Amino acid sequence: MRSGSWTRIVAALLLFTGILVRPDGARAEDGYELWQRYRALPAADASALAARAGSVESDEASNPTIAVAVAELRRALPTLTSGAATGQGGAILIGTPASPRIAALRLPLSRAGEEGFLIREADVGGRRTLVIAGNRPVGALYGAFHFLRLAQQGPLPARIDVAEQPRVKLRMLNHWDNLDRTVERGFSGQSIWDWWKLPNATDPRYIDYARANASLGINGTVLNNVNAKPDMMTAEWIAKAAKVADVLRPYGIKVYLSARWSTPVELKQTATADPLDPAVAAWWKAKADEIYRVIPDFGGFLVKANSEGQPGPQDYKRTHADGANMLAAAVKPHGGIVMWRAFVYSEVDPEDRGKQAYSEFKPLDGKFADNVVVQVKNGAIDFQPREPFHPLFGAMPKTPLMIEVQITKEYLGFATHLAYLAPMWSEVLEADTYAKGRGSTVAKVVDGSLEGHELTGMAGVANIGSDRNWSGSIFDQANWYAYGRMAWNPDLAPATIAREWARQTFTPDPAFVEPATAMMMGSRQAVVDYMTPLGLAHLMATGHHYGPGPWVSDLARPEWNPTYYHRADKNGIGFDRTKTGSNAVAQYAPPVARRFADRRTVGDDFLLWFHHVGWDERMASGRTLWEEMVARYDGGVAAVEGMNRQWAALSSMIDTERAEQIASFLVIQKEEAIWWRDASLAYFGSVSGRPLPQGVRPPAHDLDYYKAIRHPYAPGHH
Ligand code: GCW
Repeated sequence: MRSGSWTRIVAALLLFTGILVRPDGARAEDGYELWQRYRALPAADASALAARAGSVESDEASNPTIAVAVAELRRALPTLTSGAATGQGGAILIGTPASPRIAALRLPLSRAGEEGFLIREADVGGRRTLVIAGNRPVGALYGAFHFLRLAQQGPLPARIDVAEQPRVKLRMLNHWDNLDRTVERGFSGQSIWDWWKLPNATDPRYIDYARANASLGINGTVLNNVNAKPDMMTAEWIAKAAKVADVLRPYGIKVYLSARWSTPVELKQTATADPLDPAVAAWWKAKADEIYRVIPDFGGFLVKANSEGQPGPQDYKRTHADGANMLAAAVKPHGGIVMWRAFVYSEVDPEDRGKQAYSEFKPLDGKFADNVVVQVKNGAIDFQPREPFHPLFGAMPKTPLMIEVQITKEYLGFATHLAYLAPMWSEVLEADTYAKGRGSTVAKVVDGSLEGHELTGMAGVANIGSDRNWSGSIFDQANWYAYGRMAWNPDLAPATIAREWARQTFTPDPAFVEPATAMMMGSRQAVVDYMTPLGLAHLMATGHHYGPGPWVSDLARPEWNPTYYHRADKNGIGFDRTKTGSNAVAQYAPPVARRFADRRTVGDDFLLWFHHVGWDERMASGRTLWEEMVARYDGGVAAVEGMNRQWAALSSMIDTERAEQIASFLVIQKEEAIWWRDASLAYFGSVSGRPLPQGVRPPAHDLDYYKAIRHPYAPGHH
């Protein structure tokens, strides 16, 4: 047994017998409270907070959004300040200019915009008061959560003067939740939407879901899977969605629905789903009217069309724009929008899958209605551990593009692998498209500033489920958190977000927070190295995407096979996307295309994404490609071993319950990292014919052993 386990067992015994009081007050924790634990602050911080924010006042408590903001502050402050030595001195005043006391302050609320807030201290009726104000109630709510974020992290700054507003308008979660409560690519239990009991019964969890999301500024949620069922559009199911919308409304969260293109035909109410057929347009218009009657602030539709077998306008020889615009017209009178996904690749098109979305969508630039936003995945293939930014970013200047990222880790080890995703998202957001010269980052496309678009958005495929800890693991909560924070401000640094999450989720103690942050920051690169190093992609096993399957080559469609992506043979490996290959590089602006096309400038991270490279060619490190690949796989495993050691050293600083779960998941991750490394090296070694370098540990088993592994019951697969 490792010494870390002994330490924890001894600590648990001491805790049980009351000998040791943990810093958190010895309360067992199961992760349900997420980053909203509101535990007692150290006495000095508690006293200081109580002196400035001991009580909460508002002149607008009849407003439901202000009411939940007040309730949240009143829930948090007493426990945060429970260890305070001094009395409850100062007051918080929260609200909007509708409050006479706030209006009288003449705050510079233009800095808060439509959804933002100001937090500052002011003299209210002769009393020093901490004012949290927004132009609208939702801004005040976000201000309350921001204040609690600060208060939970340690001593408040001596002077508080904060003004923030979101950079992105639609800050969305996409649930891939099915009506039978299974979740596509969900690794944290069932759907949190208990459809069967709705609309008559709701679950208190919906409120906690809303609190957690509102604390990040998330303002929209698509309740059902993009692989949608027609039933969602029936009165019975709309009533269920309406009930969820009622619960989420005070928290500033709008409900949206995924629409299946062929719904009216499948419900036998139209003869066709041709978007240019007036009967089809009339059906959707009536359907939108029906939805808005029960969900007056309904957000609109999300559509996956003509992709992976889903129906769409192309079935009628119409374009994506024809389809999107027809639906957009239906919701337009109500202020709704359509999010039309660009994740398309055809079942018959032999073109490089990585090129197809651009080929289909780029010619449609300027053809979409003004309440349509095209939703583009971060990369051109599919949520791989690392992909270059999608070439559509910067290529459709006349069309608002929102970015879609995947919070649930379909391709990064499900819920058990620790992989903090903010560095991956920020790598893409910071990437320069050169669409309008240097500095045309993806973030500027997404926040609309590059082309002056008003309709802007980010979508995150949720990792939320019915598990007590919501996300399947404690560290996966950080991905939900980071997504929300980055949707509010795409420029926030991943390490900053990791620190603030760790302080609230565990403890503000820097002795814990700093090493935990370092561990998180390195974790995604570890996954890249033990799964798909050097720009490789899509090497996962078939269907469920759990574990390695780089040898798979017998699936019906070429682009379903890992061999399609790595193209390894005895001479080399990698997908040539330069002029001599698929020329996907040409979809990028010339400076980017040149950098990716040149072996000397592409860099190791995307080398095999864009180039087919000989096994014996020299890398920047001086190693041959084969040696480098071996070193990367070994490095990935070593990094996970390092995380296990690091966690053993840190875990005694937090509660046993969460510490134990994290430790056990890290053991799973280590075993699976070794599995990935061994299986991949066994396979690529057999293809390349190259021996392992001296001193390198051979795979534990032969290739046939790894090929024979089956996992028919892996979660999240449909
Ligand atoms: O990542 C892939 C998944 C599918 C998913 C699809 C999509 C919802 O394997 O499960 O379907 O992408 O994004 O539409």
